[in-house]
Order: sequence, then structure tokens, then C-alpha cells
Amino acid sequence: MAESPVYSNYINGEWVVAKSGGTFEDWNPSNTDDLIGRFAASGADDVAAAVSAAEAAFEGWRGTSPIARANVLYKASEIIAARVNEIGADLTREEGKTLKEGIGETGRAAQILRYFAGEAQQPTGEHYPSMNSQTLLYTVREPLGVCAMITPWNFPIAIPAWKIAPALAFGNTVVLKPASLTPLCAVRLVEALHEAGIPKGVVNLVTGSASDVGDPLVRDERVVAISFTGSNAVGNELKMIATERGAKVQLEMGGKNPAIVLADADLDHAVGHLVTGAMWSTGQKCTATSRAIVDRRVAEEVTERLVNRVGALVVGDPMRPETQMGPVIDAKAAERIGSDIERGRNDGAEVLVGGGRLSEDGLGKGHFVAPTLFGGVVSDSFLGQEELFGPVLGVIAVDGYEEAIAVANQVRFGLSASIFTRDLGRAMQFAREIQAGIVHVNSETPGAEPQVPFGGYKGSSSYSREQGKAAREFFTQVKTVYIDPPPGES
Ligand code: UN1
Repeated sequence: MAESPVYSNYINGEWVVAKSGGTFEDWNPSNTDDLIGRFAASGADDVAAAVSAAEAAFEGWRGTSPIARANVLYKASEIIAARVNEIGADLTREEGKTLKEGIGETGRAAQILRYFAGEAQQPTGEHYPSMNSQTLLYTVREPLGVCAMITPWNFPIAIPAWKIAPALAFGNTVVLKPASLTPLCAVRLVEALHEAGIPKGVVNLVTGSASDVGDPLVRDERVVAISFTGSNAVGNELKMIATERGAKVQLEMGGKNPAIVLADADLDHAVGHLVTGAMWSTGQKCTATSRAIVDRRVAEEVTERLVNRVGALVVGDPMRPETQMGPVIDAKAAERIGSDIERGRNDGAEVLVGGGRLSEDGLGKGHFVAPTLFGGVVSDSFLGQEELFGPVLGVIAVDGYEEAIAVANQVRFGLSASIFTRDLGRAMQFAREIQAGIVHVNSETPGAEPQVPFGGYKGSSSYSREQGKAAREFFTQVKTVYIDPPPGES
């Protein structure tokens, strides 16, 4: 077997091995013979060194002109854009989404950096009238300090970019702990920032497990803010630990996203979006469509079309251009999704397409799960309530809009939601009544443009929002300044 590359942490502007000297392995989910590389298996000492570097760099970076900060972000975006095919291929090899999606996500990371280069140059305060006509009264937004980012494997470059870019734009310094299943994309992002001239200590990368790296990072008193995307179980625990010591916390967690199809919808259009919303990226998006809530009058027709479209999806090696759906992230995920599907079946829902692992036709070396369609899902069941985080879509038939919206809202999550209809009034009513942070009319539930806020209602988030102007709210604090002229002068 060829020697696999070894990647290091990035601390204080240098690539350094873990203090313990240990490494962990990163494997290709499509091919269990393909070892992508070894990464630093870091611990509390490495975290402490990274936080110290970020702390020492903070005064310099906050004092750097926002225009200069913007230039670094812009340059990093250009570097990533120039390497989009190369990094996109790394992403696909490491995460398993199709090459088109891997390249698309990398382009999105470049776009996010470009956007926040622009944001860095926007006004950050407001001028107010004062009770005293001589007083100059204004607000200014200032950075927080050392921010930690704990990022998931499913968007291994876009999510680190959308957390790091605003943090840096507004003058904070950063320690990134990426998911251990996808550390290579984090390395690629940090390489771009390094080459773009980010000063030493401003961005630091520490790889390793949640317990050895995530935990000490969250507990470090010098880390003043934490932005996390991942599971509800981890997010809620993190929040308790961090808020207890007074840190600012932002959580992006699960979804059980509904797409309502009313009887007047363009069914072909709706079904196309249901399939891509549920199955692209192998359903591993927190914004993926997992419940098709369909008016009973068209349920049979929608189901029939879904059966055809889901059944025709080309599953396989995500590097091949004809592939539409790759593997899930690892063996554990494949097993869990397999048993969740079993549970759905035992609850009485009917598997209409797929329904298990795929290992024939050369797929035996990867973690492949068949795109799966369930009919007859009951809202109040495991399949109707729980996030599977895999390529599984359930159809719930309902009697008209009123039942559809009630079912749509009957879950503990509220990230994104769609409705398909030609009735503008209904669409507007849906936009008002749905309990979700992101609402789509006549388009799929996933998707997040960098210039608008991203986040969910209820159990999906922690009330704060990412991206757009909302990112500024999280990564800054407000200072209010009253300036009066010295006595005798006016
Ligand atoms: C998208 O829908 O394109 O982890 C982005 C996730 C979300 C990002 C979704 N935080 O899936």
C-alpha cells in the first residue's frame, strides 16, 4: 500500500504535529481500501496551545483595518476558486457526495469568503440623535475575542468557511475543530487562508476527537464564543458547559423538514424537488426533505412518480459523472440508517423503493444505502418524528392544507420547510404559519445563500442565526459611545 500523507495541526502560523505524536486515519466512504491520510490526534495540550496563539493574536487582528482583513478573505476566496476542482475532488473522496456537489460546495466556500470580505467593509454602527444636541451618540460593533468553531462532516468546507469568515471579518481570532471524518477539507481551507497571508495565530486548526479536542476547547475560559453545527445531543451538552461559564453559543442542529404538496401543485416540478431535496448529498443535510406531506387527492399520483424517480437514481462511486448519489459517511451511519429503516417498516410504514444497504455491482467496498421511499407514514411515529440523516423520504397523506400545516408543525424541529402550490394566498399563509427558520415556496427544503440568515426554529437552533447580517450579531458585541465636547467648547 502506498504511503499515506500525514497532515498536522495549524497553530500560530505553523503546521505542527500533535504533542502526543499520535495520528488518526481518514478513510474514503466509497472505498474502504482508500486511506486518505493520517491527521493529528490532538489533546488538551494542543488545544491550549491553539487558544494561546489565538489569544495572543487577538489585539493585533482586532486593530487591523477591516479593509485589510477583507483583503485576506478575498485572497483566500480566490485561492479556493482557483483550486475548486482539486479541492472538490478531495471533498468527494473524503465525504462521499458526488463530484458535482463536491465542486459546488467548494465554490460555495469561495463565495462565502468573498461575501464576508464585502461584509467586513460595511458600516458596523449607527449614529443616533441625543437628548443633548451637542452630544455625538453612536454605536459600534466590536469583536468578541477567541472564537471556537466545531464543524460537522456533511459540509466539510462550506460550514467551516461560513463560521470562520464572519468571525475573521469582524476582528475575532479562531480555533477550528473539524469533524474527524472530514479533516482534509478543513486543512484545505486553512491552507488557503495561510497562503492569503492571514497573520500567525489568527486562525488555528486542531484535529482530533470530540472528547480529546472538542471538550477542552469548549471548557477553555479564554474561548468567549462557540459556533457549533452537529447533532442535538452534542449541541445541547456543549451549550450547558459553555453557557455555565458565560460563553456565547450558537447551535445549528437537526431537522425533520417537511415539503407540503397541495392538490393544485405542478406535480412533476414538486416531485423533482422532493427527490433532490431528500436524496442529494445522500440525504445527509440538516435541511434535507424528509417528510413529503401530500394532499390525499394527489397522493397516489405523487407517490407513483416518486417511486419512478427514486427507483431510477444512479447510486455508486461519487467520482463518476453519471452517479447521482454516493455513499453515507461511514459504516456506523449505514448500520444506523439500516436499522432505522427496519424500525419504520416494523411500525407499519411501507417500503416502496430501496429499504436497505447496497453491496452488489461493485458497491461492496463502500457504505452504500439504497435511496429509500416509504409510503403510509404516520406523523406520530418514529419515521414521522425523528431525523434519519440519510437517503430516506416518507410520504404522509393528509386531507388538505389545514391538516398539512398541523402535521408539518408537529415535530420538535423547525429548520427548513417547503410548500408546492399555485395558490399565492396559501403560500403566504404557509410562510406565516410554518414553524421553521427557512421557508421555500415551490422549491426544495435545502439551500442557503450566504447573504441571508440561516437557522431554525424550535429544536433546530439556539435562536441565533448564521451568515448574512446575522453573522455580525453573533461575532460582535455593541458599544454605545456618548461624546460631549469639552466644557466651554461647542
Ligand atoms: C444547505 O442546505 O445547503 O449541516 C446547507 C447542514 C446545514 C447546512 C445546510 N447546517 O446540513
